[in-house]
Amino acid sequence: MSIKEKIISRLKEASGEPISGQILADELEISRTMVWKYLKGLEEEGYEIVAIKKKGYILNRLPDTVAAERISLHLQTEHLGREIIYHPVCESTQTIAANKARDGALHGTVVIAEEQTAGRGRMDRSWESSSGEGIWMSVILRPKITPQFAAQFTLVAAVSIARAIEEVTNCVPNIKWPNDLLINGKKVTGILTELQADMDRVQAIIVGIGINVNQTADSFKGVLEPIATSLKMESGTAVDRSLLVSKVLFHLERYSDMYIKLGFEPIKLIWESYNCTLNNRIRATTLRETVEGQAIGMTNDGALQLRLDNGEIKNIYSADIDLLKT
Ligand code: BTX
Repeated sequence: MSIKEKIISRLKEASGEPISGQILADELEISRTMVWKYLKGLEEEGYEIVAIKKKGYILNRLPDTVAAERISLHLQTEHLGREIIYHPVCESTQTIAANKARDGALHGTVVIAEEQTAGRGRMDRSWESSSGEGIWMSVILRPKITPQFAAQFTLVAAVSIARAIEEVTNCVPNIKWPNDLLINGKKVTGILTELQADMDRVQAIIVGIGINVNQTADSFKGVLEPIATSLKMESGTAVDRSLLVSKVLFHLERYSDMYIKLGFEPIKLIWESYNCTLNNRIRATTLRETVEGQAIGMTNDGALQLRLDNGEIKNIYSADIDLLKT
């Protein structure tokens, strides 16, 4: 923990009881002038700190950011998020994370931004990432697996995010295979999983996560209006983004470990409990073709099983899915 993180954590733990500058200075082994400088810095970042005469300092309000020190306050992981690279604005956390991974960034490194100016989805589609309203982050994972086991990480991430959202809000999202989380039929989360690998070994999996958190309907004017929603719009309450980030990382660590140790079976069971794809008629658009049929199951390697109208069973490994009304 940095000195800044320690000061925030100490003031937060005091739950409204004033802590004197001298106590902070003694505990952190720095001068009182340094304590004062840190407190001024925190105020400039949006922390509301009140000085009570002859008693000390109280932390009144935390700023609404996803800066490293805010996430660390809640973090319960061993590896994920122990290294956080924070940008107030960047083009795409995914691109930064991919470069960091190539440069040797550690397993669990997180790149996160308040705003992305060129957020991207699959196949170079764009991802709307407005400032201070969502979670736009990329997590570098370095599992010891061969490349054929990497694609399932999209499903592992989907399950982890669904659990975290359920824990922090009163909403239960549905997972639309493979990479969308929906609430009331509208998209609240997108996942972009990218791979760096040799023929026989995964070097890194970059899990890009976009969650619409505190947007209002005004944020989704235009083409996104009929398809996108946010947690605040669905639950009626603003959500602490840093808390949600820490929960996502917690579950992502837990379910990734589970997948590596026990295989896909237990993840598949949890996935099925959130799914809104199976038992529906769907249209799947792959790179090569568009097919329609009934989604009847998921294979043990995460492929979607489709029964076509001629009775043929087809396994789909990657596609855009439209849920069709029957
Ligand atoms: P996708 O290709 O499945 O979805 C992209 C489509 O989703 C767009 O074409 C648009 O229709 C719709 N869309 C765009 N923005 C939003 C939004 N904010 N909410 C709901 N729908 C939207 C999904 O790809 C993967 C998205 C990953 C985003 C993360 S954010 C952190 C990381 N950095 C980065 O550049 N991408 C990832």
